[in-house]
Amino acid sequence: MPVAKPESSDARVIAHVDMDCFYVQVEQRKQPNLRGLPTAVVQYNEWKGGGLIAVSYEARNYGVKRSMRGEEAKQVCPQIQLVQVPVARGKADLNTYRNAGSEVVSILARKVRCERASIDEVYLDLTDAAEKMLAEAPPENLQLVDEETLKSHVLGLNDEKGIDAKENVREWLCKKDADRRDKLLACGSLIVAELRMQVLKETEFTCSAGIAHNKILAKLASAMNKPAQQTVVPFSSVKGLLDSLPIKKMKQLGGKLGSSLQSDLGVSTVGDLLQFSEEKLQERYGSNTGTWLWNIARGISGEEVQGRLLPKSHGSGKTFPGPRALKTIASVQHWLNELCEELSERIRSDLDQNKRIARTLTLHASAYKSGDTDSQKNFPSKSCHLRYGTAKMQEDAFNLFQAGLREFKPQGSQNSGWRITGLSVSASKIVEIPSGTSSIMKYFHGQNPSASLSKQSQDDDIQEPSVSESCSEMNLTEQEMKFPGEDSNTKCVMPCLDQQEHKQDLQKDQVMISLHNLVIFNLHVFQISFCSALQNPSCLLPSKGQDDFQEASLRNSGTECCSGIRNQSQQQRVFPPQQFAVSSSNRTDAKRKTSKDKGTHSILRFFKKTDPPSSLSLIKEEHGDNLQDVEALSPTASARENARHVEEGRESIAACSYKVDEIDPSVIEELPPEIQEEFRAWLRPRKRPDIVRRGSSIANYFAPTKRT
Ligand code: TTP
Repeated sequence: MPVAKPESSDARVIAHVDMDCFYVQVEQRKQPNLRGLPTAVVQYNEWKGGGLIAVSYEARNYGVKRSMRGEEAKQVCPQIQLVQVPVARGKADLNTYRNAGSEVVSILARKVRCERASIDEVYLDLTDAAEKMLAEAPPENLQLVDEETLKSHVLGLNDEKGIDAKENVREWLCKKDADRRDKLLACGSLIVAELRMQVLKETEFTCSAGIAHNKILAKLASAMNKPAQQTVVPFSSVKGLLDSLPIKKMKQLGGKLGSSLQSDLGVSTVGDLLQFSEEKLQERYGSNTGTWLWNIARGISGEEVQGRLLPKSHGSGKTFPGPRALKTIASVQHWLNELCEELSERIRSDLDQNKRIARTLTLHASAYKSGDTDSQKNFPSKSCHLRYGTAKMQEDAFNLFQAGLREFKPQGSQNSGWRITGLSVSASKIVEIPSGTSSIMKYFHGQNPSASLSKQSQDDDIQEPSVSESCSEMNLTEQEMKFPGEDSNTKCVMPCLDQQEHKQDLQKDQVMISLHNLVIFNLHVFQISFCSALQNPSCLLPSKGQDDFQEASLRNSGTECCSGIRNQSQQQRVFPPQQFAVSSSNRTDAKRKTSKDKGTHSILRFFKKTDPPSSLSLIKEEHGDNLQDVEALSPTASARENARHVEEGRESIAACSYKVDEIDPSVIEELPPEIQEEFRAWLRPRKRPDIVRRGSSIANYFAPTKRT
């Protein structure tokens, strides 16, 4: 649902930058001999030459369209160059394109607030930069305006034949008595032209842009003149633009809401909405959407450019068209495993590189039923709390699929079978790990961190993994939940967990997340020691490489977890066998090293500040029989044991590999001085590789016609 936000000012300067035929440009950079030739990137699936996903402007001139397959494209343009999308795990691998998009974002974000909107689109808030330019070096004082800015399209500017378009633009840019809003847009045009040139110089990619007073208008404008051009929407042209704009072309109106406006209100253009009062629209569509519609008819939108350079979610999907449709549970599971493996790698790398964690795992599928009259029914999307680790994600995604399938094709239904034509898994609700370790410190010192964490907990509606412990037959309660920006068709599968307990888990999660921020390396023993101190071993985020180990442990020890329906309390309390196995095995390893004491006294003192009895009782309560060896210890013995593991863990830390670059120095500074010293001793400095800068071999053109 669109959200109505009042416009903070109608004099903001917002740009939307959209790369031109992006995948094609990425491939052309890889193979420069393709530059200037009609080229298209085709999907992995080779059926009929593969589906086109990106088409160069040279190929578009021949009538090649994205909806075509390679064979058809060759008919309309025999010389077309078809490049297959890179492949990994039997599906398209988009990493090259994602990375290329990141290159562009990093250039655009150097000077202005930047929001990455998709793999190849970015919003920029140029208000401050434009105001500064207007105050210090207004366009009206310019002796020379650069060519790229002069090529701008200014909506509403007279561009009749015979009039020198560039001269016209120059006059508009430099008009002394122009409206202040127009002057700001003129500044924005100069800034965007320069940024686009910079992107070209550094990446060899061309892009187009829209410059307007808000995001919606800027996005509309960027698509108006492509490739490699920019379009400005002065305030005075907004009405003219929207009057003739088909309702479905407006952002957020391409779907059901737009259809309802067409069928129920008889609206065909955005301008047609002007005839309805705000009250009338609110009456029909609710107060928020009604106000949003009323605003949008007038080109008003207060949506801000979020300072976000990273994607909002990660997804991995594959389609299975025609005869490739999946018909068996085994084939679905195979593909879900592949998709989850990719997704898991991506969220892991997001965690490592950007210190962000994803909270929600969602499964989408498209399907049809053979021999069923009700074949229109959609396969319901399902979500659950995201658990890190490839095997866990695979397990959860599979269980989400089965939950969806039960709804799509209820048990005992007569139709002969289902066919899956598309599968995707996505990780969303991505949040940054809180920087600093104050929550950990508070926790260690017996203070309740909930004050700082409660908002997060309250905001989080998602329960613990609904499908944990691999019980595919588990009886789930399901509850419809909607998340902003997510498919309204998505449901969140939720178990009957106690809300309060879940909140506590989330708090502990947060503590562990801070811990992860503190030291990101593969350190099982160290983690277990920390976990004991934190009173909840199961809250650990697994480290890279830990999954395999965990999976092996699971196979060795955890047969019962798949053995059918578990009662609710067991589900809630179960101690993940893999964690325990890690603990035991590392403990054995560590015992061999007990004799070596290399002076870890301050760390020992630090950990001894935790409360051993409560630690023990909570572990016992949570993990029951699985912790028999711990249970046998007296509280004091437990504390000693705890400390000993830390000490032994310290040995492992020293021997372990770690990534110095990924340790946030500010986090270390929050530790007590004696701990800081020890950490620093571990963190031996390593040399950073020299950054190789790309040289630009092309640069003196934007217009494709200049290519030879
Ligand atoms: P778009 O920005 O929609 O298109 P484009 O960059 O290819 O061309 P244009 O100049 O018209 O903006 O999509 C960006 C990339 O996303 C595109 O190069 C390929 C990929 N893509 C798909 O893989 N499938 C799709 O259905 C679409 C629309 C895009």
